[in-house]
Amino acid sequence: MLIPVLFLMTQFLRVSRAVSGVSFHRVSGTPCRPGEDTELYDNVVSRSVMDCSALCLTRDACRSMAFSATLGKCLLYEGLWSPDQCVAAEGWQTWNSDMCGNGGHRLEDGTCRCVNGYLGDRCERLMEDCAEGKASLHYPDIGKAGKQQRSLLARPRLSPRDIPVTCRTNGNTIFLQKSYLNSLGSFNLSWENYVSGMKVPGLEDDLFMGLQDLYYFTNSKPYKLSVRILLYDGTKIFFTYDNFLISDNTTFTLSVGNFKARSLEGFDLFSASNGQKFSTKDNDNDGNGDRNCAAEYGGGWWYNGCPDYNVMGWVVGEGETVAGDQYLRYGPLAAGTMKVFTLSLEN
Ligand SMILES: [Ca+2]
Repeated sequence: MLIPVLFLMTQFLRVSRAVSGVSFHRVSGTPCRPGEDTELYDNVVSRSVMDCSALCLTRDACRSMAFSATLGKCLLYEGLWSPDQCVAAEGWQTWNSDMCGNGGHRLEDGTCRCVNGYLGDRCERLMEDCAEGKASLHYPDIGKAGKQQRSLLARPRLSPRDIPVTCRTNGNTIFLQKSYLNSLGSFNLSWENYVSGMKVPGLEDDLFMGLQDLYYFTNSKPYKLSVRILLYDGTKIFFTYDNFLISDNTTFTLSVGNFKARSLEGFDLFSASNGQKFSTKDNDNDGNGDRNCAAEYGGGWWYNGCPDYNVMGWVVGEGETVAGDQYLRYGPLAAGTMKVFTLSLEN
C-alpha cells in the first residue's frame, strides 16, 4: 500500500509546484471520473498528472482536469468539480485548479469571493436559492439597506438548468412582482409566457419567474409563500402560507398550508386558489364553467370561481374607482391604494 500512497503524494507535491503559482488539489470522493453533466473543454493524451496539469495551464479557460494513468487520458474542463459529481471508476483522478471559478476573485487570505450566485470554496456551484446565497457571505449586499433586490443565478436541486432569480434583502427569492403604476395590463399574457416566465418590457421591477421554474424550486425544498403588498401611503402588508407547493408541471396546481397574517390588514388571498390549476386567457382551467376568469380579469392566476379580488389584472390609477370585474381589486383594501405586489419563496 505504501508505494501507491507515496507515489500519489509525490505527484501531488509536484502538481502543487506547477507553473506560475497556480496549483491543483485533488477532489475528494475518489476514485472518480467525469459525470455526464460536466462540460468537456479538451481531451488530450497525457502520461502523468503533472503533464495533464501543465496542459491545463496552457489553456485560458481550463479550471479542472480528470486523469487516467491506465488509459493515458487527460480531460480538461472549464468548470470546477464538486465531490458529488464524481462517479466511482477505477483509475480516474479528478483535480481542481486553486483559482476561483465562475468569475469569482481571490482575496488576500486565499479564499474566493464568488459572484453571480456561485458558492463554495472555489465558487464551483450555484446557490440553491437566495437564502443560501445570503447565508454564504459572498453576497453581503443582499441584506443591506438601500439595495432592496439583486438579480443572480440559482440552481434548485431538481432543476436541469440555471435559473435567473431576484433576491430580496431578507433572503427571500422573488417569483412574482407587479407594480400598479400604469394601466397597461402588463400581465395579460399567454400560457406559454406564464410557463417560461417573463420580464415585462419597460417595467424594470415587474417580473414572473415562470411556472416551470417555480415547480423546480418548490419541489426541491420546503418553502413558505410570502406575500408583501406596498400601498401608496407607504403601509406594508405581510402574510405567509406554510407548505407552498406547485404539485405538477403540466397544470401547475397550487397548494398552500396555514395562513398567517403578519400585519393588521393581512387577508387570505389564496383561500379560493388552494388546489386549483393555473389559468391564463388562452388556457381556461378555472372552476367556473361559464366564464374565463383569466381573460375577463386580464391576468393569469390560480382561479377557482372569478374571485372578489384580482391582483393580476388591469390597473386603475391611484384613487380611481373600480369599474367592473375586469379591473384590479384587492379584497378588503380600497381600490387604487396598492403600489407593488410581491410574492416570494421564504425558507
Ligand atoms: Ca372557465
